[in-house]
Amino acid sequence: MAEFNPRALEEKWQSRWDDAKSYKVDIDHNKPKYYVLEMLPYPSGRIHMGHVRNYTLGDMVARFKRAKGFNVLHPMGWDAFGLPAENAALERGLHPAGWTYENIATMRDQLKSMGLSYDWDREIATCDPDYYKFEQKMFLGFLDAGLAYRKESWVNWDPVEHTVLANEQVVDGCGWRSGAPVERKKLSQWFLNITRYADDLLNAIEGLNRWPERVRVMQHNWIGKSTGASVQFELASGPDGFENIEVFTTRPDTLFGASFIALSAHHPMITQLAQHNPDITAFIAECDALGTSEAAIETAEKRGFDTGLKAVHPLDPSIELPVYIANFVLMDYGTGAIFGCPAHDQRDLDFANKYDLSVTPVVLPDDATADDFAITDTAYVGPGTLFNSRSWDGLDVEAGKKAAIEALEAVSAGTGKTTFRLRDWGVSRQRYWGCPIPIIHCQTCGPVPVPEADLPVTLPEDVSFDQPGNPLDRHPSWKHVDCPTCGTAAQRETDTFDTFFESSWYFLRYMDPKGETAFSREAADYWGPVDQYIGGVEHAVLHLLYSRFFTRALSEIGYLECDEPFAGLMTQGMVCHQSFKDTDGQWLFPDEVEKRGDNWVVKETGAAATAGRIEKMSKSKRNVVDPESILQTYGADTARLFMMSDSPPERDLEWTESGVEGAHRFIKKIAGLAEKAAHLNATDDDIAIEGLSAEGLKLMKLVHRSAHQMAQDIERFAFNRCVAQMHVLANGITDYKETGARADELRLYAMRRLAILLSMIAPHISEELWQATGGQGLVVDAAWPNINQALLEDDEIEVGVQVNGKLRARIQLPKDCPKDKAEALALALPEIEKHLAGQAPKKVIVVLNRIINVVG
Ligand code: ANZ
Ligand code: ZN
Repeated sequence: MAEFNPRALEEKWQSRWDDAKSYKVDIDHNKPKYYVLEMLPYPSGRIHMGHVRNYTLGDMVARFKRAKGFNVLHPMGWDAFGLPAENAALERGLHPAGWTYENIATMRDQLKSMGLSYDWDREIATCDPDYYKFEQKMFLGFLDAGLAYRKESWVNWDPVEHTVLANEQVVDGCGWRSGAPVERKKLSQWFLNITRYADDLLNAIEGLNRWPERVRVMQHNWIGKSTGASVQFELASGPDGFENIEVFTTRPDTLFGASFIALSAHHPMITQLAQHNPDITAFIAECDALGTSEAAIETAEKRGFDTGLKAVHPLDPSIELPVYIANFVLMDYGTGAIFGCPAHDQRDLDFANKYDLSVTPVVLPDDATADDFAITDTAYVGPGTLFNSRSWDGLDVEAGKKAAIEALEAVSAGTGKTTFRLRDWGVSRQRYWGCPIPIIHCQTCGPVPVPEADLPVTLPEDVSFDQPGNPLDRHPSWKHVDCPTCGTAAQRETDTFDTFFESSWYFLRYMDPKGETAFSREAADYWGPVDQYIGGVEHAVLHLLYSRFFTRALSEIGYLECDEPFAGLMTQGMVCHQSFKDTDGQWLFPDEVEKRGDNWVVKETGAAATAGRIEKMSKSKRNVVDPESILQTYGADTARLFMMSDSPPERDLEWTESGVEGAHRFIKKIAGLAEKAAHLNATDDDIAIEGLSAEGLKLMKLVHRSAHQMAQDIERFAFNRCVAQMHVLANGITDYKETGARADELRLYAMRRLAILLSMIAPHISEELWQATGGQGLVVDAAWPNINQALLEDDEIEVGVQVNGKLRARIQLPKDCPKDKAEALALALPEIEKHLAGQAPKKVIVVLNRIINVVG
């Protein structure tokens, strides 16, 4: 066999596909459409194994749907705005644009070398003004429709970097880069009104039946609908303007168990009290040090400050409750105030125990009695019967909630209420490398939208990163403009959009990437929604929710008519690898070590190395394998085949050298088949079943069954089973030993079909096989093989044989085998004879084609 050079072969086919524009696609109303999309990558520098897996998965779906006759849209582009580009500017003096576009060029070449079936004519980069100009216009449309607004809100402020930090960028109360303690600051920011659709976004989850259940649950929880009541507590003596406090509760049934009121440190009443009370000011500062992250607040020690004020119970004026400020009460949830019921809420109990407040249980578990039920360290949050609650005693929790709301309504002290955890989306970022927000601030007119004729507002190129903060803000001229309304000197908004803005609608731009509008209505109607979306589960909440919001908001302002952007979603697992350390505890790259005997050693020095856990590939642990080196050494087909072979796509996959080598051996085996085929007389004929030998018929059946099986497996993402089936089919072909012209025809026919099936996974070597066996045109254009149903019927069936209800053996029987014959064959099995121990069976029950039960 000639030396197998996958790189040369793959480049050859890639340029053929390019020349033939094999993956170019346009609207075609005569064909059903299918839109396959993988989450667009951030151009960080080079592709990693997660990309390889994600895009191979998508490619397999795209190729399959194309073969099945769909008009397939399968695009690729770049999520190109974001912080890493600014960091590169900061650390290496590169311009964010230069750095980004260079990375795009590198990664595009890498993706092209994988032989993915993208229509590259539709490529987009979100940092391109030709892309982001459309979102500036969308934003103005949102403003008109009241879907965007400006509001003061609390942010995490890094006092050293002069920037707002996302919650994830606050680590232990400090800025992730500066290490400086984070401050809370109030800033005017732009918001998108996602909460307008809270109910719809929640209810529509039900219809997303091709989404993974866990993502649906995460979306559900994120939206977080809570039903309960708002309750007014009158203050015995409050500061001016605060006669009462409104709380939100999901448990109005526990009202008679209330022992305190707690307010957020940012409750307006506390702000007022703080003006004359330095202790309160100090406590507020302590709360602020926690940052704005809910997770941090949740895990922090519960702390409170007694204001000395008393609140009156709405249903019994003789009960007075102390009013605290508490660090766990969030200002932007409910009303920023709660009543605490320690017996039935763990947080409240911890708080009550710490500050020595009363604990009165009001819900009795079904298995307890009022006399012996006590709460000490663990709150009871389960169901039960109300007690210690006057006229509500004896009601269950649900009935108690209803009774409480009625009682509150009767005295005008409360009412039923629903709240959502979902917040409006703050989109302002004090960053350079993002889409400028098209607003001009005028002293007289306030914030004025940039007139449409002046769009796009593009980023200035001459910026410097030598000082902290936002370079747009310090730029000498960029922000100075005249007010579009009154003409006086005004200033541009120097904030840019959150980069989730770009990824919330990119799938729409792909539909019509060169158009003069964001996308044409025709394109959106034809291509939408995305039929199959594939990406990492880390985007289960924000990106997917924002995109679901965008399709609704854009529909509302007339861009399209579609609620749900992604009809089907698949979230792939991670690519993992074993990690290694040297004797000094330093991480080692996998290619720095090898196994000698039972031990791992450092290749170069022979020093001992220790193998650690198999975990997600990450640069910090060095347990990464660079796709580039795999592509160079083994070729794309091997990498792709391995990616699909081991685990179902939604599970994690362990990258192993031996696995890659196994995949490579298979690719070489196909190359061998192609070489053999080249010596045969290739034809492109179908094969008649009539007159085939038993051997021939067996191969023929295998071919048909493989195509049938694989189609089913692709539809349900069992890609690993597809790979297994390819092995079975290839073995079937090499095991077929008949000779002669007709046998060769059958052999070629089987190989051509193998080529079509395998081209879903390993298109390059399949193209080679296809050409060698006389396939017409390119295999990547070939239709999915037609399947002869008659050939799918099994003529042998495996049947279990039980003795007294226990499975003891399996037997191959001809299909519909007569009962007496089946019985005789079963009783003759050695295992069955053994279990009967010479006794004649009392009875034998034969269930046709299913099971044989011997009663002894
Ligand atoms: C009294 C009560 C008694 C509560 C009880 C719970 C159990 P979800 O389900 O997440 O909506 N809460 C309300 N607003 C809050 C805020 N701004 N910050 C922190 N906690 C707040 O939770 C609703 C419950 O969380 C509410 O019901 C309230 O405590 C608290 F046995 O009211 B509950
Ligand atoms: Zn003005």
